[in-house]
Parts: sequence; structure tokens; C-alpha cells
Amino acid sequence: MTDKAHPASHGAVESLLTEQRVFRPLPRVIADSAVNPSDLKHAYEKARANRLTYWEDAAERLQWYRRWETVLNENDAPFYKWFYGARCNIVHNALDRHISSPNRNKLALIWEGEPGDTRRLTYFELYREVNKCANALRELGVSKGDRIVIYLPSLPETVISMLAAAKIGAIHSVVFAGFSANALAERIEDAKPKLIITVDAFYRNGRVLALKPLVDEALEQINHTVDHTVVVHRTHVTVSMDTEKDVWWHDIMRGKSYEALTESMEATDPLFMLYTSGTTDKPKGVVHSHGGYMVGVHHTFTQVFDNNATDIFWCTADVGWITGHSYVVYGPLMAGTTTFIYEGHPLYPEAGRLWSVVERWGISVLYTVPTLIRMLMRFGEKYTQRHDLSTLRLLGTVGEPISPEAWVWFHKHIGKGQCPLLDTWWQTETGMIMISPYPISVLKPGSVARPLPAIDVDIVDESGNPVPNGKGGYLVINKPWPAMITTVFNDDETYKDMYWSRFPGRYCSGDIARRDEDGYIWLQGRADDVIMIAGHRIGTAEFEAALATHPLVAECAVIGMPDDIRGEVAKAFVVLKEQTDTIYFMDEESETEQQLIEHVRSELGSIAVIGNVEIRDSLPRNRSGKIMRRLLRAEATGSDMGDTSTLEEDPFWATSE
Ligand code: 6R9
Repeated sequence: MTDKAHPASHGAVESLLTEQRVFRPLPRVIADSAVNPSDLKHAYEKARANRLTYWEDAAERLQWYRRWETVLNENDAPFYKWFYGARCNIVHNALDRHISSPNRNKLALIWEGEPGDTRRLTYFELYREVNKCANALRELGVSKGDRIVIYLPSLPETVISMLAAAKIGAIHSVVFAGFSANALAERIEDAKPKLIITVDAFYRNGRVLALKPLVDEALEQINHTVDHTVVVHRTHVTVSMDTEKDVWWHDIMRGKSYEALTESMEATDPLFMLYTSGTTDKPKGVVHSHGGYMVGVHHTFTQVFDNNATDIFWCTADVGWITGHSYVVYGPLMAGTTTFIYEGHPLYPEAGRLWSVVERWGISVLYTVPTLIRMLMRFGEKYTQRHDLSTLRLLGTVGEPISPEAWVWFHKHIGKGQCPLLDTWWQTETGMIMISPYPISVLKPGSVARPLPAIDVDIVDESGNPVPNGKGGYLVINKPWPAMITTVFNDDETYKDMYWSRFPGRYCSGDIARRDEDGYIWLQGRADDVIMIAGHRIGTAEFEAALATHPLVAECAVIGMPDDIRGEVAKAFVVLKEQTDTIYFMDEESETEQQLIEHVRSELGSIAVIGNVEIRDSLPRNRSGKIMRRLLRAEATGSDMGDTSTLEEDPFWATSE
């Protein structure tokens, strides 16, 4: 182990294969942890004896309007119905119940804007804001079952509007504010929302990025119309407002009652949908329910992060991703924790921003992504040493494999060797953490340790037979779990096909993993055509569909390539349409490449990073005419990595100007 920061290696997977280091829990951590080793052993035993009573106990820690008839109804599998017959509302547990508890005047949310402005809301204040917003939404005609699209960066209003929607039984669909107008249009067209909530503009990396105009642009492209666009006033940017349809957030909130009825929902009613990429060219609306999601997220949040009353919990994910939904908003609030939210770029105005936030707010749990760790490692210890990070007690990562080097750096320089570092595996579809160590576990850098109690996982070959330890295979989940996806919005067939057809009766995650002799799991990447850019999923098919809309493109194929910072970026192979009147010169070629990169960025959004475009005369095809991506991948790997100098500094969110 060395003290020096390593550049993240391309060979993360290779180094994972040889990694041997082990970190044992410190006696102090074991003594302080609410879940001690014998509790954990008992939890595994209990779950093994009866998975359903294990989840039933977890459900009993929450409040319900009516108790379930059965914990799990499997009659219509794979449309599993958790807590069947129960009535509840997740917002009752995230807010309402705290108002008559000692949490009432505790901070629910601390928010910091990129310029340094801050807002703090107690549970009581958040409850009032949510109620006002719920009343405003009702007045604008939104009711149970309606969809609302929330196209906002991480602002207090994002949380308020999610909770307000859920409170009245509407289904929220948060669209990450880094997505383009086209990507937004596609999601609006599918979700058919009654209303959209957005912001005039927001701060990112020292710039002011206007968002409202992208909503207008998206709506112009499609047939679906919304009743209203609600606009949060965040900056001085002037945006055009349609006098009939567009309304300001502060206007609709003014004078609204502090009390609002919380809709009583069936446990199986949809709470939200979130679009995610798969193997086809269109993103899918992953639907989650009120009851099962509530139990799974509450249980994993309190257990894995060993939640305690004095925590200030910071999950750096944008609220617009599943990690933000489960562990910025719902998990911490259901547990009565103080959740911290930051609006801006993690390296603005300098690489010490994160550490300065930890110091100033006394963050105790920091849950982040490997891409960010890789970015910060490049600066060595210059910034980490300037700040007092002693309030941290627990660290976590999610979203992509973490190389042992990045793990050890984070553990040593941020956790000072004192904080357990939990690498947690899960997905938009799982809704909750599925495989993760506990703070009291033995940790192996680069491994996600073991499945949580009651999570039944296998690693199997093509025919569904378990592979021996040490061998890679498909990661499947054998038994349903509470926070699972309930369907793909308006597309039950795709839900069945995508997740349940490959290995009938088992959920196919699309990931490749192996297990070691201790039963520890090591993720090796995706099995399908999904590229993980800074932990964000984009399908190669989505890239290809976007490229194909460029007038110069005849055909194309896209593969994922390793990238130092982002983990992966896309590489595009493009055959151009014949240009009869131009002879192709080198500099024209690079101009075209740049144009194509920009084109995809504006089609899909700024996370759709193409590192390199290679113009070819033809693409390799198999006998049935299918483009052989595998061949392109083999050719590209081990060859020149491509010019990464064109990539922007913000791996999560290159600015879309
Ligand atoms: C929560 C989230 C899911 C995909 C998943 C896998 C990758 C997530 C990981 C990890 C290695 C981890 N992934 N956690 N890979 N180690 N700890 O990220 O959801 O955006 O749907 O992505 O992310 O490939 O299949 P989502």
C-alpha cells in the first residue's frame, strides 16, 4: 500500500482480480454500531429461516393506514405485490409522523447553493412547505395517478415537489437537469404528465444554466401538452413565461394552507417513475410503489448506514437519479435524519469544495461515487489536509466498480483509516441497496461484500447454473425484495422481457460478477450494451439512435471504452454518407468528429460523452448483417485510447451551452 495518490487505472477489473487487502472493523466502530456482529448474524439467520417475516418486521417499524393481508402476493409473478392489501403513503412516514415526534424541530434538510447561499428546513418547516405545494398542485388540477415531471437540479424545491406529488398520490418523474431538451421531450412523451416543474436557471461550475427554455423547446417537439409549467425563481435570468400556462412557484405557493390531506394509497400504487437506459434505443420508465419501496429503502438506510440521531447525511448524488431518490430524499427523511444537499459542481470554485462542506456542516456520513473519488485523487492531499474531516464516521460509494486504489485513497485520506467504507451495489430497478458490507464487516477494497439479509443472489452461467467461486457470471436475484421495480411504465411486456425472460423466475441484473471463497462479490461490469459514464447508464443503442439523426451519418456503432476519470466513455465508429462534391481532408475529418460529438450531446444531454469518433468506410458485420460490436471492442481495446483532451472537466454534467 502506498501513500501516493494513484491515477485511477484503466485496468480496474484486472486489479480487482488480484486484490488481496483486507480491512477489519475497528473495536470502536463495533462498540458504537447499533447493529453489532451478533445482531447481524441473527438477522441473516432470521432471514434465512423466513424471508417474509424478516420483511414483515421491517414493515412494522413504519406506520400504515391499514395492515397488509399478505406480505407478498405472488399470484401474478413477476408482477409481485408487496404488502398486498395495505394502505399507506410514504410521505406519512417521511414527514407527517415526525411532526408529532421529537424530530419536529430537528433539521430535515440543509441545502447549499453553488454560490454559497444556504437554506435550512426543520421537519416542521419542510412539512409546511410540502403541504403548501400539495395544495397548490391540487389547485392546478393534479390528482391521484397523474404524472408530474420534475426537471430540476438538486434544490430544496426538488425535494418539496417530489414529496408534495407523493402526498397527493401523483406519480413523480424527476428528469435529471443535465439532460437535453430532446431527452426531456422523449420522457414527457412517454410519461404524459399533467404538469412540469422546472427552474429559470441554476448554478453549475460558475455558470448560470437556463433550464426553463429547454422545457419550452421540449414541448414544441411533441404532441403532448401539459396544463402548466411551474417555474422556480432561482436566478436573475429572464425567461419567457406563457401568460396562460406558465406560473411561478412563489405565486402558486402564496397563501396556501399549511395543512394538506395525505392521500391514502394502496401499498402497490405507483409512487414514482424514473427513466433508465437499457439495451434498446429508448429509456424505460422504472416504476416504484409506495409500500414496498418505503419498507426496502427505510430498512436499508437505517441498517447499512447504521443511522443515528445526530447524523448529518450527505449523499452527493443528484436528486434526479435513483440514488438521490432513495438516499438523499426518502431514506434519510423516513429515518428522521438531517439530509444535506448541494446544488453545484463538486470542484467549484476549487477541488476542496467537498471537504469544505464536510467541515462547515459537520457531515458524518458521506455517500458518493467512484468517479468523484477518481477526480479528487488527482489533486493529492493538498485539499484534504486543509480541512477538518473529523466529523466523518462512515463512507460509502455506489454506481460503478471502485478500483482498490481509489478505495484505499478514500479510506485513508478522507476516512483517516477510521471510517468504514461501504461499497454498495444496487440499481434503479432494485430501488434499494442489495449487496453491501455493514460498518462492522470485514472490508475488501473493490468488493461489495455479501448480499444483505433476505437478499438471495446467484452468479450463473448462460444456462442459469451457478458458476464456481472465482469465475465470472451473470448476477441474478432469485427472490423478490420489497423495493423492487413493479413494472416499466405502460409496458408490462418490456418489464417481463428485460428482467425475467433470460433466467425464468429470476431477476437478471445485466451485471457480471464473481464470488470469492469468502462469499464476497466483485462486480466486473455490464453484460449488456450499456455504457456506464461516471456511474450513469446510457445504452449504446441510445447513442447510435442519436448519431443516426445527424445528416452526415450513414451508419454507426458505439461501444464503451475505459476512461481514467469517468470509468467509461463512448467510442463511435461512423460511416459517413457519400459526399459527392467534397474530398475528405484530415482537418475536415476532425471537424466532423467534433460536430458529431456535439450533436449527440445536444440530442441526449451532457452526460452522453463520446471520447472519440472514428470515421470508417464500413463497419464489420456478421453473416446476418448485424454490426459486430464485439469485434470493434476487441480492436479498440489495447489500441490507442482516443483523444480525451476534448472532454470537459465536469464528468457528471459537462455544461450544455
Ligand atoms: C444505484 C445505481 C446500476 C448499475 C448496476 C451496475 C452499476 C452500481 C455498483 C455498480 C459496481 C457498485 N453499479 N453500484 N457497479 N459496484 N457498487 O447506480 O443505479 O444508475 O440504475 O445503475 O450501476 O452496473 O447495474 P443505476
